[in-house]
Amino acid sequence: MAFYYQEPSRTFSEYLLIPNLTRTDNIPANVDLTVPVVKYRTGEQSALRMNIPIVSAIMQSVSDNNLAVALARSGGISFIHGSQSVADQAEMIRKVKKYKAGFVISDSNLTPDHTLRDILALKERKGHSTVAVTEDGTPNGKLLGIVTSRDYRISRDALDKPIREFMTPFASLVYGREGISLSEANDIIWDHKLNCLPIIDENQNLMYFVFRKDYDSHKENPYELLDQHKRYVVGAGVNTRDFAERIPALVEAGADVLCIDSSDGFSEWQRRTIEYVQANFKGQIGIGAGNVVDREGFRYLVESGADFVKVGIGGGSICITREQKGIGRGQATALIEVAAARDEYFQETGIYIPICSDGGIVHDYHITLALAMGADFVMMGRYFARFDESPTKKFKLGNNYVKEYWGEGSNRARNWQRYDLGGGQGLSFEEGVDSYVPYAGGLKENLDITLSKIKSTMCNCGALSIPELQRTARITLVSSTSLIEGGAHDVILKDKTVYSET
Ligand code: RVP
Repeated sequence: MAFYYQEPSRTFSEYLLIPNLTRTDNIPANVDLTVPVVKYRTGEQSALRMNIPIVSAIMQSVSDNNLAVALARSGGISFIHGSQSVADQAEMIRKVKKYKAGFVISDSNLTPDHTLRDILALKERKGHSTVAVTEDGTPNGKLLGIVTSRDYRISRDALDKPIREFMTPFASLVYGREGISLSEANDIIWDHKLNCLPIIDENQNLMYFVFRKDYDSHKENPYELLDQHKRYVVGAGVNTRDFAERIPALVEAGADVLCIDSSDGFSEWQRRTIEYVQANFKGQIGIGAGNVVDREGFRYLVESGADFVKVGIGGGSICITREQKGIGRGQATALIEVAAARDEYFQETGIYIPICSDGGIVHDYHITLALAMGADFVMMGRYFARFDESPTKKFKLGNNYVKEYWGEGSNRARNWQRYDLGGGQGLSFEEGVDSYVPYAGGLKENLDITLSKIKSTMCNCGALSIPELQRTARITLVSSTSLIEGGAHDVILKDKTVYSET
């Protein structure tokens, strides 16, 4: 006879936190949001920690090198998606590791033979007013000059005027040499009243630009997550098929942590992949595994050697696994059970396994609830897809801007490895959808608001750190009628009202 769970499985929206005593030292500035990413023994520190409890989803429409830099700057980790060739994924990792805060690889480049028309078209496309003029028009070609909007007058200059006739030539440029520090570059920028400083190597090849505004923004990121060589920390998604080829390339490129990306992680395929990493890269790089939704799945992955475990099946905003296959579990219930299994394992062995709640975060308070329920960090896709830094296109839909967001199990992503159960190489049916999400602006401004809500709730709960929140949180189920009470109710909302004054 089948086993029946007596309780229904539940989602985050069915729970609320009850405040504990707020002490006078419970102020947001005192809240510590750091968390462990990989397992550790009692008395030791995790080999990898984050400054905020948030990672971005292993998805084509979410985690590329651009988002990874933005998130590491704010204290979290992106897992660069693996539904691309090994070489392309390794190249994205390399770009993050090579990225130097404040040193930007030039995005707008032309040759001296291009024309003013080309400058204007490029400016329209990229939105930048500084164009590097290099011998071959590439970002790292020999630097011959720079064009900014001060170098031409659209009303006077002919559109076919060649760039060589109006650029500021190399001989008149102020530049820095490779190896210069950010504060030295900034001093030059201020001394010469520049907006940007090109940095060149010994052969006059352009390496980077340092922009005045970037230096300021660098100072505004107290949480930035750096490795011991002061490079941004980045993760990578891997699959249970080509791991022996992919993982060495990712490690070589500088990835700091790996995570197996699968919709159902309770499988022998995962054990093989974890064992491969433990046999070949132990002590060099950690690997997370998942996704699971119960104690058995958790124990299996941990006993296979997983460094952290990811929880959740079917809760993702773009995910239709539950509808298509009838498998999954309410995210809150799954997390509560796995967190209990983690605590039990810790009691038994003295080894703490961080857990990640993946998918289904709709409101910021869901993050705090997930942490209170025992998650060390959350993984989000939809949340990040809305930002400028995500890799997808921005559109105007009606009167609103939206960005594209599609699931890894959709026809568009065709990430068959994520759903593969050892059959043919292909998706026989979809487990995800292709969608739009409302465009929300830049990552930092949104994340700062989210983090301040988390800290504020933690203060209400009398907790100054995530372990303290997990130890002391009191959580209640809410009835469906009290859900209505939780939103604005029994009032006429002003911004929804169309009225005429008479
Ligand atoms: P969300 O943050 O709710 O958008 O969920 C993101 C998560 O959804 C991912 O981290 C992944 O676990 C899951 N996902 C990604 N693609 C699909 C799918 O196509 N079904 N699901």
